[in-house]
Amino acid sequence: MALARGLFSAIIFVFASSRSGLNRHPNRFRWQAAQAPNPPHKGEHAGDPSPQMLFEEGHRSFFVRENPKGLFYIMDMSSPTTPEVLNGSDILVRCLQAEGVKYMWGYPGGAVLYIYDALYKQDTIQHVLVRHEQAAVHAADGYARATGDVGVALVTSGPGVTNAITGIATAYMDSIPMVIITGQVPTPAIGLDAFQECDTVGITRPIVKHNFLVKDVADLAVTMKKAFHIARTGRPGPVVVDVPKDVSLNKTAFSYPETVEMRSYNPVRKGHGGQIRKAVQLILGAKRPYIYTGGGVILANAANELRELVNLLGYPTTSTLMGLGAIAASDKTFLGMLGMHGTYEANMTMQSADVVLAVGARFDDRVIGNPKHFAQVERKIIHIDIDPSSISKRVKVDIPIVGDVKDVLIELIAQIKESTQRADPNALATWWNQIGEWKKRECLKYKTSDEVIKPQFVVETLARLTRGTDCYVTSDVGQHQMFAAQFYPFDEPRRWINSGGLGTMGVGLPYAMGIKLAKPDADVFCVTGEGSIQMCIQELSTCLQYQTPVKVLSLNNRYLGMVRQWQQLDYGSRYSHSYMDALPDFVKLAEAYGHVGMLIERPGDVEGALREAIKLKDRTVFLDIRTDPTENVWPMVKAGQGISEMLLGSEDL
Ligand SMILES: Cc1cc2nc3c(=O)[nH]c(=O)nc-3n(C[C@H](O)[C@H](O)[C@H](O)COP(=O)(O)OP(=O)(O)OC[C@H]3O[C@@H](n4cnc5c(N)ncnc54)[C@H](O)[C@@H]3O)c2cc1C
Ligand SMILES: Cc1ncc(C[n+]2csc(CCOP(=O)(O)OP(=O)(O)O)c2C)c(N)n1
Ligand SMILES: [Mg+2]
Repeated sequence: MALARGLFSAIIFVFASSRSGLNRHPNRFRWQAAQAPNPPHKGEHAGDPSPQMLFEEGHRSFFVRENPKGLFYIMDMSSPTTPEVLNGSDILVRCLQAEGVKYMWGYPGGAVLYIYDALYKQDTIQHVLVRHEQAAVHAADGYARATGDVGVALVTSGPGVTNAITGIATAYMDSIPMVIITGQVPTPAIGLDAFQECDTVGITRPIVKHNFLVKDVADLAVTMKKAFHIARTGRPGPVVVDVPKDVSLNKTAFSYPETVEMRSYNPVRKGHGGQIRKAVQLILGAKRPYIYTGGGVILANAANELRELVNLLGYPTTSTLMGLGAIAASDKTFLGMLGMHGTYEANMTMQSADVVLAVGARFDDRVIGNPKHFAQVERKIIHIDIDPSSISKRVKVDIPIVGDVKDVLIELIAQIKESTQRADPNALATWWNQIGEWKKRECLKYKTSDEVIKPQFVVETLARLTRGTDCYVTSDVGQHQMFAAQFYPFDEPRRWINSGGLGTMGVGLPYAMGIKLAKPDADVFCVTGEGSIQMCIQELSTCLQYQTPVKVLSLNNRYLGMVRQWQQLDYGSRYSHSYMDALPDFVKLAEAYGHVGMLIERPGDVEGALREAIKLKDRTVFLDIRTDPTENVWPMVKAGQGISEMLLGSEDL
């Protein structure tokens, strides 16, 4: 007791000097370094399981804790608003509430039971119990892609984490803001091969923007603040917060910081004025300009700024798979998606342009094809990207502009408006004429049929029936994904939700389910294949429990179609293990899960079935659509080829 009082006097001394400042500070309840003459005993409050003590004197109370280096910290908890003493799980929930989290997806287990207990006691955050942790992360990721908010998932230690890995890597590759809370074995058990222990921080390190292992409950709130800040700022990405079970139980005074500062993390938003000036000169001096846009425009919520720039310049535009919708597909400047399955005109324009303005697009290998072929043409490249590591990674960039797309475009537009320089109208007219010639190839034309359902026809019909409505389209990975990207004209950002970077089969249904929760009035369609859908089909159960009715359009070609296409083109038509035999009866399966199943085998039935499915607003409908098993995705740039070396159809084989 005497020791404790001695410590208290020391604390008061340190504290008194900063007290008035603290009182005015919005983050009044903060840990302050303090000096203690003697290590304290556990005081009167030794019942508290955390290595911290609460000292009270009169109306004043202080929390004291010691870090492993023997340094002491104090927190004043005195009136007027004494912070609550909460356990780690309640703190976690408070942090999520403070971040405005409305939904989270997860799956319980021993290491997170205190957290689940805390969730039970509140009703502002809706937790969705998925059927597999991979789907929890995908659903939260889909939610993030559609809303722009941070997606949140919660999984237990060990197998919970390893099941979540595919979801985390998927989000990482497409720069999606997420916070994934993972349970961990109690801190004393870490490293002892404890039950359901895995090195979460080690396993996830290469697939996260950042990760944390919280060893002390006193660090939990600030860690959560950092996690959300890191996930949503700069180049967004998933952040893992690993919470050992004892940390979720231990108590501390809760205060959520309003701001957070990290010396080593300060993403640049504003582009360099001088670089933007140089870019303006190049853009306005171009004879064959091209605006190449990507996922960064969507992530930056900069579609309006991009559209303003395009209106101002009237230059041809294209988009990557990840940027579709930022420029309206119906915009007259839009040449379609570019890349491996891009349009003829989009790729030819890329290869022939003299100035390329890359906006939030990272020159992926699926976009530029063989880099040597790409480099054969002299062109100047301006690249706007928030992540300096994206710049000159695959192609040499002439004018890098590091910054947020929105901020940079605002400045770029302003400088273009101020400039006395004008684009050369004659050169532009010649350029548009050339592009018009390329368009005449009508590269997306396909052979229609009255006998067999063409996958392109299904997507076109969906597009026709949903034109102008509030709807979202997710996809899985394969031919159906490319057909959806090519044949569904996305006119708005965040309406096309798919996995581009990792190309993860199985995302489509959880994505749809995540979006439907956030957008209950919208229609959500999942365009999938019979291979992909089986990778997360168990989520049909989640859709029923949480009443998130989605429409699954399974383009069932009985093949792992994209694999079959490559085997046809590059492996002498040896279809090694790409044929799907013994498929389930998807109609019965859908019904078994409590949904509506439809089998569609003839082209004439496609529209009627889709109309009926859309009418069943409150039901999940699974449409098993038997499509042409031999159909291929054209155009195609084969691996190792240049982007202008496209195959436009089977006649080119
Ligand atoms: C089967 C299959 C086929 C595919 N075929 C094609 C194809 O034909 N064509 C195609 O385009 N893709 C295709 N892809 C997708 C491809 O793999 C890549 O995912 C995609 O090309 C990358 O798109 P992106 O360049 O827009 O980059 P993203 O992955 O969307 O990256 C965004 C970029 O913007 C930056 N950024 C993020 N936020 C901001 C901000 N606020 N301000 C500034 N910059 C920001 C990031 O740093 C990053 O460099 C295919 C995928 C699959 C699975
Ligand atoms: C998890 C995962 N495993 C393997 C692959 C490789 N892969 C890409 S497309 C594809 C076939 C997809 O088949 P299906 O879902 O039926 O779509 P289809 O191509 O027939 O339209 C495969 C196996 C992948 N992208 N993801
Ligand atoms: Mg298939």
